[in-house]
Amino acid sequence: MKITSAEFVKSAVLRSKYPKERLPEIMLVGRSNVGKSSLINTLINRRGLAKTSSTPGKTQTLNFYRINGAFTFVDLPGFGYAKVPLEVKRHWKRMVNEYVECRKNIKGAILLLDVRRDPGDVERDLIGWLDTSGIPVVLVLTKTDKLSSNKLFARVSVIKKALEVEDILPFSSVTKAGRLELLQRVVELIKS
Ligand SMILES: Nc1nc2c(ncn2[C@@H]2O[C@H](COP(=O)(O)OP(=O)(O)OP(=O)(O)O)[C@@H](O)[C@H]2O)c(=O)[nH]1
Ligand SMILES: [Mg+2]
Repeated sequence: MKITSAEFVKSAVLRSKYPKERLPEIMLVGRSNVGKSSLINTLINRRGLAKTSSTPGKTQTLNFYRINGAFTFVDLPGFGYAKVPLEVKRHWKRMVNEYVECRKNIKGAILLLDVRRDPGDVERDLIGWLDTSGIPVVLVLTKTDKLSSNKLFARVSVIKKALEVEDILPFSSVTKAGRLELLQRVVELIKS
């Protein structure tokens, strides 16, 4: 897929504020700071369209980006940031639950994991929940540029075992490794 246009549509928290248009949607999920917003920018080749930050918790709303006038990336706030108060965690759950339950045009999710972190119950729960919700998931390991190729190989295999999955895509927003493969997966999700 060639990216010909990418534009910010709007931010929303409540269902009543989601975009009226019903293009196929691909949601980005993962812990705070894992690189969701950076991944969007990398895929669309536009530094800074999705706001990123080295401080976890940058994205606080659902952010909709229309791509090629044909589909939408939905950048979600990250979860699992320990310093966030309980009330904010509940707010995250409500916001994301409502989105997944109400939005019928979700065609898939990209679930990001930091290649250096072992997946925990939160990630397992999330995979299970998306599965019960009928949302196909593409698993992506981010920040692979932080590891040597030997270490990367070992980590990919550890994470596959931990999650009992075969299919997981190494990715880096710094080197752009995995970009074309992931774009191809997005095409498949949209078509399905
Ligand atoms: N080395 C490296 N750094 C990355 C990569 N992707 C993201 N980062 C950095 O990680 C930090 C967080 O990136 P974001 O894209 O804002 O992460 P996010 O998942 O959107 O975070 P929240 O919005 O807080 O949930 C930033 O400092 C990015 O520059 C990557 O592939 N490699
Ligand atoms: Mg973000």
